[in-house]
Amino acid sequence: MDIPHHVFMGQILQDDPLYTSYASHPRLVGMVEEVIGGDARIVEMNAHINSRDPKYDPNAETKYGFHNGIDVPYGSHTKNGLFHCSFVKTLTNLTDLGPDDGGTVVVAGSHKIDVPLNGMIDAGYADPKLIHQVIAPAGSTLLFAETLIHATGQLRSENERAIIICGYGASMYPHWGKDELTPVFTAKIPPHLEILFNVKSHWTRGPKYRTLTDPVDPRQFTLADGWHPGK
Ligand SMILES: O=C(O)CCC(=O)C(=O)O
Repeated sequence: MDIPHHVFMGQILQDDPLYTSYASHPRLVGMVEEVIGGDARIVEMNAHINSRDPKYDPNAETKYGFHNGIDVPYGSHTKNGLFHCSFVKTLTNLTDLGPDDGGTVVVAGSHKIDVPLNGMIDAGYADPKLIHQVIAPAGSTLLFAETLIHATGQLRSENERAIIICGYGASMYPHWGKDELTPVFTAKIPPHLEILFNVKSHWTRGPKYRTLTDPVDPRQFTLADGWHPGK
């Protein structure tokens, strides 16, 4: 999609070192691998800039482009009583999002419920309490399992909304799009990030699981202290 009120930039991973470092940020990748339950591989990276649809009618019924990226029975599993999903996204808001600023909407609980997609979406419209919307400051990240039914929210204000998204799959997943990594980019991938950025030769997926009784890592995570998308 690339229309005046919705500019889409696809497969931007290699376009700027800032995007590359966002996609490989240890805090994000750590949480992603926790949800995947194993090694992660970057499968797509995009940005969106939205503004209000010129045809926006405040009196019309609100409809969203609800979808998911993988279905519940194929894309999710539980281990040690914890939920995992083999396709995960981080969606970082680069602008402040109030209630009218088009924050992502999701159908609560849909990431775990194996019913036909349209039935779940209809249930959301029938009971709007099930539709949750992101309202958050610039710099905040929504991390979600792609079994979750989600959509871009409705932008009713004068504000522009900018987001950056990285999709991660279990390490045997291919890239979502057709973009290949360039030889120049590939040559710079450090060995410890080879699986994250690049394909690997076998189906093994590097399982990583914990239980809720595992001790919490007491180390302070300071790498992102003071970080802000404007800096
Ligand atoms: O614009 C959004 O908030 C959602 C983006 C989205 O639907 C997707 O990345 O699949």
